[in-house]
Amino acid sequence: MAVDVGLLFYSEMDAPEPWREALGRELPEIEFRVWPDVGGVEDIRYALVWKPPPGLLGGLPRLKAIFSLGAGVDGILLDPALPAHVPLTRMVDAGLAGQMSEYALYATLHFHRCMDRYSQQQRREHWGPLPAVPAEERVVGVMGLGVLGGDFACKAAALGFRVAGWSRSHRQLDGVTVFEGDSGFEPFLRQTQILLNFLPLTPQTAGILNARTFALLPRGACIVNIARGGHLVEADLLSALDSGQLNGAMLDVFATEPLPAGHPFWNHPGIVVTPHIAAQAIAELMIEQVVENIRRIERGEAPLGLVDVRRGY
Ligand code: NDP
Ligand code: OXD
Repeated sequence: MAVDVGLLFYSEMDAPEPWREALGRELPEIEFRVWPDVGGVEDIRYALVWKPPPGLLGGLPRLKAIFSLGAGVDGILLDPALPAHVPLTRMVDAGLAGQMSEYALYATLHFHRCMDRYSQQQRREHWGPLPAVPAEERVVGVMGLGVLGGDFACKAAALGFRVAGWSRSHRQLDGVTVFEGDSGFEPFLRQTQILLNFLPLTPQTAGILNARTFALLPRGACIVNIARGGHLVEADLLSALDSGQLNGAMLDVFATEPLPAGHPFWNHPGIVVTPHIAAQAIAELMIEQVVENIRRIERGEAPLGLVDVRRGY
């Protein structure tokens, strides 16, 4: 491959060095540039980005592809000046699925085994066993059955949970009862005791974790949001916890990140907060997908993980 091109890296979440090292090993002919040291913009053919500032990508006249540093692309699609003719790709698993499933299994077990309530009891020095519920009687509901939600749903089913899943179109997954589309949402929710969100953030899914959704869950259900903060109506969660409609929540993602000081979630007894770490970008595991896509594009082939921009994921 004859490539003498630049790749622009932008992320406030990820350190550039592991990426510089990994890319340099695989494609030494590509110059790795880290924003704001862009250099000549006409040299930049590829951009590897997480939440780039609006206008950055539109200012690169010879850009051939935009690679998201994560599975989600909502932070890129927000840019009104995003160049429409440039293909946008996302990470497909690339080390994320295993981490997401670990987090989701931990959260499921946390609520299934009442660890939230036992830690509250411990603080009061209270010894109070709660009734055991077998996994086969616990319904775990998975919103979004793509690469990440699908992996978790199968692993939860293998552990013996009753697993229900919801996606836009039909999916066949071993041990998972699948509900589809708008008409499948209510029956999916009515039985779900632990609800986990793996949806991409799109105009259709924004605010989907709201009062109506919570009201359709059985009383005392728990929620786990590991997709995006924009899925959750924060005031509705606080009301549902206060009324007892929901029993607990584990949240990894927030409308504003980092979660601001003084936010009511920090000290709420029913909420566990983690700092967007359900699945982290590991350059060593992701670089192969970036390299493969550069090679494909240089050969005139379609890249992997191409995003349907109109659909939003
Ligand atoms: P995929 O594109 O593989 O899967 C998306 C799933 O959501 C599909 O099953 C899709 O259905 C479904 N879906 C999309 N829109 C709708 C809708 N309107 N109604 C019902 N179902 C819908 O994505 P991934 O699994 O790779 O990633 C999911 C999300 O996880 C990312 O977008 C990101 O936001 C989040 N994430 C969070 C991380 C963290 O650390 N907290 C780390 C990595 C990702 P269909 O298949 O029918 O189209
Ligand atoms: C992602 C994320 O989308 O880390 O990959 O949230």
